Amino acid sequence: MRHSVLVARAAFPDLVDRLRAHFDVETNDDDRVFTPDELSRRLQGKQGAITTGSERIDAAVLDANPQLRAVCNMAVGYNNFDVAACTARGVLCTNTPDVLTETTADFGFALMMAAARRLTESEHFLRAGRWTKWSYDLLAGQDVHGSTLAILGMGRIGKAIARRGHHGFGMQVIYHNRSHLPAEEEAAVGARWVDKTTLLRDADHLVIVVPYSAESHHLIGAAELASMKPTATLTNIARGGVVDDAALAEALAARRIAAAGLDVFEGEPTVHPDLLALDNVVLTPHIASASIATRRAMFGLAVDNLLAALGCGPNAGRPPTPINPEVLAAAR
Ligand code: 8YV
Repeated sequence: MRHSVLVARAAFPDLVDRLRAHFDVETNDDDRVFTPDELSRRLQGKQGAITTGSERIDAAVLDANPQLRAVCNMAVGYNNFDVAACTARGVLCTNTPDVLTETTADFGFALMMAAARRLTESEHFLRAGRWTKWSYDLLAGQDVHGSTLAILGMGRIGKAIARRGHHGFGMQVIYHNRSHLPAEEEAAVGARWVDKTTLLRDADHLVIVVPYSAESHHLIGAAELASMKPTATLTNIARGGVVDDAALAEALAARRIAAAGLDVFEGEPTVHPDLLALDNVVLTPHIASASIATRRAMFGLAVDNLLAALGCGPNAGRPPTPINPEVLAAAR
């Protein structure tokens, strides 16, 4: 039987054609973000889907679509999936790790540097015609080289950021994570595990890369921000909700920390209005993985996963990056 699949958001047409060779494919060329009801309707009769972080796959969607076999996220994060609900119904979930690690780490580093060195604030100042003379402290910020890089979460992207800081910028790297890295991995990126209190206290530049979950909700709030140095910066490339954005806006306004760089927001694409009003925060629209090559690699991996999950292509039955592989084992 020829399967039907949904590509929930607009994507690279030549890579979508790889799906068309095997499946009936419904696309969303207008690139609208579906409401949950519309997503459920679009999934009717589909065995598989490629989703992004904007499409929530939960029990309601699954129960309305008992024919669904696989949901393949074009993202490494998968907090838009209720994985337990999928597993209970035998629906395979996949994500796109590895292919975006270096690109995302590049961007995290850029955002940290932009916040520390007041990059966007400086550009706004210049464009507004306010640059009339040199001054000794004109837009002076915080140094990055030689400072303490504090990483919250130490997965693939955390390690790639640590490597940049240690080898490229001579930074002392400390990290906090549920698990410790093996000693040789710590040595390779010059990183030392510390508890969360020490991490916040000693950070010159805090970079947040923990996945979002109920446990990581508001991991950084008013109390945590108050424990940081007034010269510190905070960069969030993980997920909105890990940081309490209202508390962060307050801390930035009161200069309890020096600056922040944010690529992700609570309730995005809406951004907390208090953040929008501040000079000392660099704001970007969730683009840390957005190089053309990496976005192609992410979509290509999602395609590989979907083909394999539905029994097609060279990896038939063996999707490269499953989140709940127990579904595959149970199907064998
Ligand atoms: C995605 C991301 O672009 O991979 C992730 O987890 O946050 C981004 O790279 C975004 O989630 C859209 O799927």
